[in-house]
Amino acid sequence: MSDIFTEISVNGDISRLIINKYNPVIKYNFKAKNKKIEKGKIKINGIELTISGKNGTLEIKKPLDIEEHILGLGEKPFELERRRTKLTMWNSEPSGYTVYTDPIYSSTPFFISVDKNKKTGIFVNYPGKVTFDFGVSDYGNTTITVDNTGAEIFVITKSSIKDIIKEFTMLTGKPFQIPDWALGHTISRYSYFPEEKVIEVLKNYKESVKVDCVYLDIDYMNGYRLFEWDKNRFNNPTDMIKKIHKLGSKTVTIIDPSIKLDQNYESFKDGLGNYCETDSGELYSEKMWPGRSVYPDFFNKNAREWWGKKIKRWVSNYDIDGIWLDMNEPTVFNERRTFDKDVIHKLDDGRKLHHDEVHNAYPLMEAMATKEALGKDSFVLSRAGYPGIQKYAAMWSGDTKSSWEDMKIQIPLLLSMSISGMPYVGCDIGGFIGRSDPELLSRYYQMCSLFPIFRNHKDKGYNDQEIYNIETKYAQRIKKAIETRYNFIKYIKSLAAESSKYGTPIIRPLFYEFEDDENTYHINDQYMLGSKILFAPILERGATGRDVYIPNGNWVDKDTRKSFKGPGYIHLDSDMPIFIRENGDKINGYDN
Ligand code: NBV
Repeated sequence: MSDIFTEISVNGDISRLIINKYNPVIKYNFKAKNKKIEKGKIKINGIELTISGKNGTLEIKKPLDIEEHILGLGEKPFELERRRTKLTMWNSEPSGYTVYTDPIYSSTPFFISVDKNKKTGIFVNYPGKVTFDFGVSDYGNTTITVDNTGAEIFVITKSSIKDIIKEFTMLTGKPFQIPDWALGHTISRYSYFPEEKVIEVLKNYKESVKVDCVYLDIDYMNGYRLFEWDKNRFNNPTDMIKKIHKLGSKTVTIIDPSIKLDQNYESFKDGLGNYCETDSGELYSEKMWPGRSVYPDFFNKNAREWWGKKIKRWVSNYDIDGIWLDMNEPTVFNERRTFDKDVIHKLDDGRKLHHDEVHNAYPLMEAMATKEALGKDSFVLSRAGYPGIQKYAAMWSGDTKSSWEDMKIQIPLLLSMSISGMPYVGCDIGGFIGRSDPELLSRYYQMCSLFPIFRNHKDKGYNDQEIYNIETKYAQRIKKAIETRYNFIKYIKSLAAESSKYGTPIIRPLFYEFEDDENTYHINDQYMLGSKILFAPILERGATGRDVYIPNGNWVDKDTRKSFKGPGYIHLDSDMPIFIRENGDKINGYDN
């Protein structure tokens, strides 16, 4: 135990622990003050941490109370409460996931502990593998295992959950300013092509609902070569995008990190020198969509600059409005599903680190290279991430399954991302993998209608999910859900603006607003939009109403104008139970 050195510095309500002289790969906004060195057990503002090391790993223990709430940790298909879970931080592509699959795409090694009015945020800044065991193998303790001999840990102590989240986002970076159109109803399919079909789909949609953007999936590419169109399918992309713009929508194209290893491919050739290498100095290549491919080393400034130029040229040549980053965990088609252990990253400060020491931050560096090249008003959507990703990209939750159970878990999954610094989140409406019957699809649309990212997306080989392909009864429900979205769009935009200033979540778990109400920690099937809207979507087949937990205060049913007083449960027969907090300030753009 005595071999562990911890350098502690305190700045206001944040304390930083540097264990064993670890030099962070990702550096955050923290000004170190009052440094002191400690060994073994550490006490910070009443928080006790016992740090030990064995076999090249670190173990950090923190007492776990039987009623302590553990919240946060980003994208996990679990309930909001993390107590009695063991969660791994290791960006992974699970080839589709279901309830309790862990890990999945992005990693956020940050949690909030709520214990007898004491609120603490703990952020373990190590972008390799970290596991959090909240009282599973050791009932009375939270045990954090870091796959390294050193790490940086931030401890945030504040009097409210809200303030901890705010502080965490200020530390890791303010969310970018998301363009308005990215918050509208958006459509996608793996894959819409050729170009005439893209226009036809859009036109058909627009006969009944608004569509702010169409996403183009990998089949637009020429043999999966980045920055090249498949000329048979997209003979005149400039004209197609002009038409899309004329129809009042935007275009986002998908980009993977894999560059086809092909001597006749211009982008491969001009990027040489910027790709990941192995520790014996060879070019690292592995299979992905284009076949054998190489991968930019986004940890390196020159590589980021090269990538930035490519992205910028791609977007400006065709007037593309946004970039969708996929497979960036990073995922490759080998046994490990990611880069080999001998892959080296050349950091800007001259260090060379093995992939496993930086793995989780690869998408962060890719998103940074992409967003910084595109500038202020641009839009990037990313599948994987690490704290700080909010400065560059919105997130969607990847390859969900089309089932009721998998739909429901998206609420706590996205809420947990929201309270972990990522405000712009959404999931594939309808579920990505599998067939969605019209009832499920329509309920999916409703559930997602107040999520920041609102995008219909579907895998190949399953049913069409476009509104014009759905029977009237359910199409009408979908239309209404989309209209409801647009009724609240000004409020959503104002919340996004607030978010980019203070890191506040747009959608919120009930405990965010009512942290003293113990019941709110158990509500996984409702969410709030800002502080004023409470939504309890219908999530069961055949249901025509549901039980709703009404938190403290007076709440007005949006449709019937009936008022309810909380806290307590009510049963409501309603197709889309939305409540407006009474006596609150006026909701921006919504007539209440
Ligand atoms: O690019 C194809 C898909 C995409 O549609 C999906 O949204 C991503 O999460 N992509 C995964 C590649 C894998 C498809 C099985």
